[in-house]
Amino acid sequence: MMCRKITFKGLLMLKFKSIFTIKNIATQAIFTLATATFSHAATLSVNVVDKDGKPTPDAVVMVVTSSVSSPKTPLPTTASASQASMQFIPAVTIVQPGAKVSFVNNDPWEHHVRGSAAGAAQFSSNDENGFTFRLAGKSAGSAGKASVVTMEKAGVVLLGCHLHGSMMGHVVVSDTPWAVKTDANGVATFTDLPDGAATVKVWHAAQFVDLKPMQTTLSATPAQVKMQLSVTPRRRAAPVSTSTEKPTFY
Ligand SMILES: [Cu+2]
Repeated sequence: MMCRKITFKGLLMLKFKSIFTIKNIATQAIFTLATATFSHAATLSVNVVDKDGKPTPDAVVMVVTSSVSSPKTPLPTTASASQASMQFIPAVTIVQPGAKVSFVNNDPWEHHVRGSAAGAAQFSSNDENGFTFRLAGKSAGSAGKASVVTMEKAGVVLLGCHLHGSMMGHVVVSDTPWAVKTDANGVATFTDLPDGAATVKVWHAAQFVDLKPMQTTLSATPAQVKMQLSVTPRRRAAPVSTSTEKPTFY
């Protein structure tokens, strides 16, 4: 009888102990989460300007950290680089490696899209990222013809069209999860970078010679840095009208 009682008590103790342990683990987890959030809250704002000091949109700012953490909003695994009014829209698309990019022809005429490694690599004959396909023009009332390309490797892919030499676009397949395109004011903002040492890199289509990366140390205090291109990019022309008439100047 006695023995049973002790066992029952023992069981109760055990139960109490395990509840306590679970509570403890939960408290620890919350604490770890809070710590992680705290050390993951650095804000960095990067102003990209051109050679003349003017704000530069469509530059890609990439931050490399030694932390294994990743942003709350990961880079997209799917994206669209459509063709409309003789342009790739958007001009610059950022994705993560392995992403599927859909090319949709919304123009009423044919495009012969090509993709190749951008920068010096585009002159190499061993272009592993290369692709090319024709997309028939969109007929009224139906969806535009589309083709999907998987961007396997990190790097910058130059987009062009065999039929229209003026068409140019880029897909930046970023090997760091921290990559943001500059807005109309030339600003790229990161809100949840990990604290500690970081390397800031800037890419721009017109910047053929890589800019020297900037080393910085991120902390809870918001930081603002300026990075200047050594070139003045040509501004992208406003899209031509969406009339079904093909513009004559191309
Ligand atoms: Cu075209």
